[in-house]
Amino acid sequence: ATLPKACVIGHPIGHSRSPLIHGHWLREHGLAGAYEKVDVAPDDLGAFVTSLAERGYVGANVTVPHKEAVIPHIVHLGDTAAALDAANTLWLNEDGELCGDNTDVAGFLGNLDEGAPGWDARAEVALVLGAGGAAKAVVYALLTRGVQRVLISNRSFSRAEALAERFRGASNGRVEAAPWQDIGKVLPQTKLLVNATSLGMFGQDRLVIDLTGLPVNAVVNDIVYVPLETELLAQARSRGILGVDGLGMLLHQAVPGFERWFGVLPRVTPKLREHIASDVLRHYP
Ligand code: SKM
Repeated sequence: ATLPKACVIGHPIGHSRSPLIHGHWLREHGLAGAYEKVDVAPDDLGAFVTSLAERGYVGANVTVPHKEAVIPHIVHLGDTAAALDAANTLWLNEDGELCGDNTDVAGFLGNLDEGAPGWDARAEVALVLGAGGAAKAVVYALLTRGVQRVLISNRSFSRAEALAERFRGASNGRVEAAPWQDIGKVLPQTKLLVNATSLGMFGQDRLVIDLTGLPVNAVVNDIVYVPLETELLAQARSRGILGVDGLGMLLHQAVPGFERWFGVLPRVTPKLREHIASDVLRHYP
């Protein structure tokens, strides 16, 4: 039998830690398999994903900027990917047809459940910063889990409104956009604050937010994981507020793909977390 082989595709792709995650699980389970990263330019996306088998792949993860563009190439689309118009996990069915779904939602929730058990019982109001692809998955995840009100704040207010609008009908008006300059005003009612922007990531602009007013029993989640402790999480910690970093979202979103491709349900263990965290620390000065 040929070696089952999967990959992650993106553009650029050098930063991806997916090979480390899947490589860890392959070794842990003593499986003969491989996981590679492949830089696929936007113009080559269709040709690449429609020839996975010919290229020797049983499936793939899809990252920025291809998650939306890959949708038209998928023959069997999962419900979550359909709801988000974005897929990050591809596999082939018995007939060799391309299947895809979105596991970022499960990754986000798996990370929060692990880092802040019971968060959903207290998260009546969640404030999500950002209006891009990550924010879309986060807002959808929060609505699915029954959060009563989801406020979306973004430096470009029109993008926050567009994202709120997207989920308004399906959520019975539970989603609203809040102007960026009003963040301070909405913090006192916020029980879960999620940074779904890339602000605060190494090499990006800082995320400057004063958490005064955020209740001490709130939870702060940053989906950024380089650095592991962002300024936002450090500020939460200094105020005695529980913070959850973004690395766990990356680890948890990888689980369904590995299970499909290699036939074993892998676990997100402290050892895996340490392994990936030490790589992040090595590359972050
Ligand atoms: O959704 C994930 C994707 O599956 C893999 C990834 C990566 O390798 O950096 C990041 C996220 O977009």
